[in-house]
Amino acid sequence: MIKIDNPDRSSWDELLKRPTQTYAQIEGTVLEVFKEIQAKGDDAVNFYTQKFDGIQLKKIQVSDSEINLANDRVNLDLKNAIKLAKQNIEKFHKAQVTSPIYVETSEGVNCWQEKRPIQKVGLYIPGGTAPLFSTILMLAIPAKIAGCKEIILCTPPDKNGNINPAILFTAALCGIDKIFKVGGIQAIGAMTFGTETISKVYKIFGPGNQFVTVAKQMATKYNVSIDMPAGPSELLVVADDTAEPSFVASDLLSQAEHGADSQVILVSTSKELIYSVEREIESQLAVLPRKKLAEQAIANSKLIFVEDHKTALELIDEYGPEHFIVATNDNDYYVENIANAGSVFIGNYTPESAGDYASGTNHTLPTNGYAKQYSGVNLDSFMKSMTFQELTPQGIQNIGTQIELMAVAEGLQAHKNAVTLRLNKLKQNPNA
Ligand code: HSO
Ligand code: ZN
Repeated sequence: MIKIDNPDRSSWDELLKRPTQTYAQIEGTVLEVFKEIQAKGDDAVNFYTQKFDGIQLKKIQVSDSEINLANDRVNLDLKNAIKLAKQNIEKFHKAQVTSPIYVETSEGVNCWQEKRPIQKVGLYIPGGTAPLFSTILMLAIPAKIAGCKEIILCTPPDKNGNINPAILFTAALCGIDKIFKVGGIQAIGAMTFGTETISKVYKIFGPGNQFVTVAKQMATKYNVSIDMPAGPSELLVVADDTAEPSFVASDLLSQAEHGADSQVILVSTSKELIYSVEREIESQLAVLPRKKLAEQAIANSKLIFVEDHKTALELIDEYGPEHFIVATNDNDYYVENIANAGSVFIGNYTPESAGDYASGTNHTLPTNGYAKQYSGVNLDSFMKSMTFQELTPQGIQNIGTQIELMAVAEGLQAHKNAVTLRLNKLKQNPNA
């Protein structure tokens, strides 16, 4: 843990820097895999699954019998927990549905805006050391509420060609159309170009390792959009004497255990709290099953003392954390004034884990300072806003002359003509 006492503003930039990743080497590999998939489809996907995941699959798509088997393997308590989380996430995301906006801007000029779903979306769920089935809830639920027509999911198979039963159970519970045993670059490539079995999608969602991250960025060069640029998980806690040190430590560790590259920061106006959190981290860390991973993230974690809440807030806004926990004697000050954070957790009884799993908010959030300009995944991430307009004869007469003038001033005669022809017609036949 790195302790910093009252850092000078001139040092904030350096202090809050995320470790930079170099993607240059990965990019070459990604491009090669993409080109192969574009040219050879499923054959290339199978080749890379063999190469990177060490398994030769007979069928990429998960069958109904595999889903039934998974259903038997997940215990009832876990199923019920997942169902509760689903209910809360559904409630919160259904409330995000908006009504169309109708405006008659000038008399007879009717404009409206309404949202329509992105028709085909692809969800990526990483394999690895923790099967993040909770991320399926966070992506599939809003996709369904939005009304996306085709929702496919890719996730890597293990060495035996299987997928974690909780992943399959959750995907089936959310009504995902097709699940494919494909991971990494080849999954993103397949959803970008489409293959014989995996359909091309318009937008790709979900977290992943550096290879997946670079592949998603590459997908954008082929007109596929992505949820957001992803990076390692982050948590910043601001806490003072009113916070419970053991709670603060447990929250910091909850993010630290995601991976060695997770970023956890404590900002505090109390030196005493910093010391007690430090002690708590040591004792709680010692008995964690994922101690090895969490330890590395904790070694890079920062415990920052600042004089007052105002300085703390300025520093936090400069950082723009993915997750922001507030446990102070003046939580309202932070809640009302925070400008840059992905998701905010307020008070001693609001662990980040609540939002990670079951409170209802989405856990796919902007990292790496992108909270300054990006929103986390929400219902709108699966929709586009479309505008419509209908002008009556009266409407075109009301604004036609002005359009003609503007078109001429831009040197665009055909634009003017499109109005003039109609105005002339209406002059000859005013009752059209
Ligand atoms: N904290 C992670 C999400 C997650 N946590 C999934 C547990 N499971 C990124 O927001
Ligand atoms: Zn988490």
